[in-house]
Amino acid sequence: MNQHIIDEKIRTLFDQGYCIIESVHDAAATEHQEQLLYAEWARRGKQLLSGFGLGIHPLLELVPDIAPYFDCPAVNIVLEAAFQDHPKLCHAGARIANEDSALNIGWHHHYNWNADLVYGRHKIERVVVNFYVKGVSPSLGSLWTIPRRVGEPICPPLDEPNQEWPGQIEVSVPPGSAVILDTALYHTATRGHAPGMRYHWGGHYQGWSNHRPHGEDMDMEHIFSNLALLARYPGLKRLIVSDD
Ligand SMILES: O=C(O)CCC(=O)C(=O)O
Ligand SMILES: [Fe+2]
Repeated sequence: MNQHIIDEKIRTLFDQGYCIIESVHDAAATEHQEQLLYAEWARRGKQLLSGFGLGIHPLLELVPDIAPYFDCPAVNIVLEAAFQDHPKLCHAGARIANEDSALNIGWHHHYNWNADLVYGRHKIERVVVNFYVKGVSPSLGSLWTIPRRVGEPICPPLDEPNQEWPGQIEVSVPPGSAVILDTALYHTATRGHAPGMRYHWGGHYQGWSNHRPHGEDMDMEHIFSNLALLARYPGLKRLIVSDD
């Protein structure tokens, strides 16, 4: 990814609260990701995917073979530019949904810290990255956002989390794409118009020099101690093990 594109992604992330990195994983990779997530659903008896669907946490313990896909240069280079620091992976999870899932999972954000301090800030301290295995679209189930600039207050336009919200933007991306969301961004996901499985997996990231704990932080010991895996995927290692 050239510097011009990185700059454009950062500008978009700061100006609207999210940006899209299209098609970072090819068909073979997304097929493998689907198999891995499907197998976890099957292991749990293919439970009905009602409500939120199936949340898989902690992902790296339950589905360790997905770990190498976090070694994603196109995403990690944008995160590095956004934080002006090496990104650290703090949380990993996945969600599987289908036609049985909620019409709207409910508007929420992942800021978790003192939201009053967001007003007037210049930096994004932490992001969520969602990798969409089959993409997102009205038929598969969309992602929705309320765009916001980096220093705007976190302010819900309505109190009802399961309603349509004024200003909502429908996000569609092709298979194997990543969406980087500021944790301060209100977002939700809706059920698709067509039957079928919808998969995403991903994580939370913050700069290594930002030691602020967050309610969704996870213990990465399981992956931290897998030295053979980290040696094989240096890009993954940089997300898990500090340079110091
Ligand atoms: O399914 C999506 O597109 C987003 C889900 C989400 O917001 C979450 O798991 O926190
Ligand atoms: Fe979310």
